[in-house]
Amino acid sequence: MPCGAETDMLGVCLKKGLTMKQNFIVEGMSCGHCEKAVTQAVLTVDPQAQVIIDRSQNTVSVESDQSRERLREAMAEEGYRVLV
Ligand SMILES: [Cu+2]
Repeated sequence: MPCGAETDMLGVCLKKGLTMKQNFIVEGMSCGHCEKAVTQAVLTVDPQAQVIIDRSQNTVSVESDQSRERLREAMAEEGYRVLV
């Protein structure tokens, strides 16, 4: 965990919420602008989030302490179909 704070025995960050890697399948990302829009949507919910998008696979990987539901809603609000 690159949080710079103390971690517990399992290496989990003890600073604020638990940061987890969450993977989503998002349909409708057809160009670089779409990737940017999805990334921005996630950053609006969590400015600290790390977002990795593979458009050819429709995958969005988000490292965030926000709930899965909250992240999913943010991306869906941009007009993309979040399958999982
Ligand atoms: Cu686009």
